[in-house]
Amino acid sequence: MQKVLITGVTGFVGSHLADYLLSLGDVQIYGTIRHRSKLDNILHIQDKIKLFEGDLTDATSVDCILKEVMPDYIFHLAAQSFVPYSWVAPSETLKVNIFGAVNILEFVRRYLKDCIVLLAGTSEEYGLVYQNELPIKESNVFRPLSVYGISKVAQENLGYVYYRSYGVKTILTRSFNHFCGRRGFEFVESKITRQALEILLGKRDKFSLGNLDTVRDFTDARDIVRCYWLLSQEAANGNEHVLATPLNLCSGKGYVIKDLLNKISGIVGISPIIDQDSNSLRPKNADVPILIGDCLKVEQIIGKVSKIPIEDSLNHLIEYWRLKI
Ligand code: G4F
Repeated sequence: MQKVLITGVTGFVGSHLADYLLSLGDVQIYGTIRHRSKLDNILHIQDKIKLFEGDLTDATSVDCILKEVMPDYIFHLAAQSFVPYSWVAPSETLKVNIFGAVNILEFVRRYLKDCIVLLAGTSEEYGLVYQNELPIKESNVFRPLSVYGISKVAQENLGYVYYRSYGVKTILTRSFNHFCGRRGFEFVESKITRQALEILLGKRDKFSLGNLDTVRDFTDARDIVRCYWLLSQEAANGNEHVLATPLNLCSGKGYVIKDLLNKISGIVGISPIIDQDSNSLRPKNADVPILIGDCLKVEQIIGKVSKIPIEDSLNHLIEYWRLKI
């Protein structure tokens, strides 16, 4: 049986990856959790996975966990992934996102030479993109606009260096926005959905949100985790084209956030009245205006990335928040 370690297994994407792998069978899943991590996302599978408490920024902690598990695959998903928080806590963002990765890579290069390590990167690495560069290919220049974006550029570069220097089998994905049920409450899809349901229930009368003019490329997180696994299987089968090379994961379709809000309002059945909340605005000139990706490179290897229609993802998210509220 293959041993898979998911860092950040209690998180939104980590828990969906665990669900997906359990549905395939023939894998033993191990997960890292932090002290006092909320287990809500994995309560339904807790008896099927093995959890290890630790701090990924602490090399000793990482060594202890990896020595115990000795995984065949590591999906490194644990991160400080909320872009605005990276301006509030820049050092912490860099520490968690860079040291976490390097501690894993260090152990793998010393003791786990055959292990396949997927480092989850992001479209935020591209940052500012010009109209004539759309849809964004992997060859696009990086102009990150957030500390978070910089932290993920560094993580990706580390993945490249550890492959070139030591032969560590790294997979370097750049996922564009992804969501479905369990999406963290502070991200825009969840914030809009929660507020829409609160308006429906008469708990509030307006949306209170930040900048609705940006464009994002959305994929269902369940498609993203399927792609993570398919890429790892390519690597396991000796396909070197998936190693240490950036791979966009996206749908290729852009939505203005305002249009997403209108779509959610339509499904929930409310009329969207909006107040701009200045606290939800990012620093001037720092909100990435447009991210639409090109995923031809990865689709030539593993087939279609974005299979689940956005309406299904929205319904999944709405159902999730309906039960939570
Ligand atoms: O949901 P967001 O906070 O996601 P963002 O910044 O695009 O980052 C997400 O996608 C990345 C991949 O592209 C990931 F790497 C990252 O970890 C994360 O998952 O904001 C999306 C857009 C932004 O332009 C933001 O300004 O929505 C806009 N927005 C408008 N009002 C808001 C709000 N975002 C948030 N979080 N809250 C608002 O009230």
